[in-house]
Amino acid sequence: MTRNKVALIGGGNIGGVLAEQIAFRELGDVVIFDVVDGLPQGKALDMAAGAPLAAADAKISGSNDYADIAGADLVIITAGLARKPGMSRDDLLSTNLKIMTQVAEGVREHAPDANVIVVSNPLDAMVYTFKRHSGFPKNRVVGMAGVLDSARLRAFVAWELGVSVQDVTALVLGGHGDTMVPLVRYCTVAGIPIGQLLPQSKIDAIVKRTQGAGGEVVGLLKTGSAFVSPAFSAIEMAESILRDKKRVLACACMLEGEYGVDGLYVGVPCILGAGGVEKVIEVEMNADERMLFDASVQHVRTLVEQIS
Ligand code: TXD
Repeated sequence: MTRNKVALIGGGNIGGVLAEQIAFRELGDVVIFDVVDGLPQGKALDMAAGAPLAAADAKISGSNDYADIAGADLVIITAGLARKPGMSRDDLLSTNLKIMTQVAEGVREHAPDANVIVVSNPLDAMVYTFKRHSGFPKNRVVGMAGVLDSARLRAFVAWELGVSVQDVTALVLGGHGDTMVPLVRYCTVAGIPIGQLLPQSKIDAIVKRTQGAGGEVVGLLKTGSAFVSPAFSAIEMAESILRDKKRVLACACMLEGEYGVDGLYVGVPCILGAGGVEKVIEVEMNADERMLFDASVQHVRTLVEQIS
């Protein structure tokens, strides 16, 4: 049985954690691609030399040549600039748009049959850009955002209640920005709705912290943005695709009529398997939730209109 081949486009902070986790969990052989000479090769050599300590036999290599991603089963894209303090994700748009267009051409040429997870920000515009320039079918192009935002909500709820993070489930939908929609009614601790466990004031504070969690890390780090939790979020999606696990995860999916949205990538629950986005799940929303969701969709639409 041959191992999957995973190509990482972008070998920076997130790309480095992705390479390590994918290789050391033996999810696949890893090729790190980056435009900086020596960066992917150096990171790959460091991790490969450490593999005996992780008892992992996956191959890890680095390259500045797209030809080396040939035949990848899965491509994870983190290429692009990260935020600095005071920057919004949308501020990255023009620079990362050019990068994502280049990346789409390279992936289309060398890994035309791959499933693709886009991570780069502004996420909703970047995954849309990759889809448009690659021409890949919508099921094979998905954006990572909701898994991260949901993980943050889960962590904040667990800390407040003093319970295991394992028992908290959450769904954060919509765009990956300040307008994201944590669906509190669907957040539970072992199936118990958090509305039965926390006062509304606490829930409101947790929702607000979730929406600002990315910026909170940027403000503390000052030189970049969160990278471990985003990497682990992409790994959750990658594993479901590579092992055909049919996980139900909040991901940026191309909507064509679902949720009343047509032609945009928006964070919604979906089933992720070997076929990529195998099904978009439409959850019931009340009037308030629907209003927030529609506002978030409008923000995504405005962003995408800027690039169209
Ligand atoms: O939830 C989410 N989706 C977000 C995504 C969570 C956190 C970070 N988010 C975004 O991911 C962030 O705003 C950035 O747009 C990407 C990557 O973040 P990372 O922290 O990994 O940024 P780095 O460390 O700067 O790495 C980016 C790498 C760097 O090594 C560059 O040399 C490389 O991208 N790069 C390129 N690679 C390939 N091709 C091109 N053209 C290119 N340009 C830069």
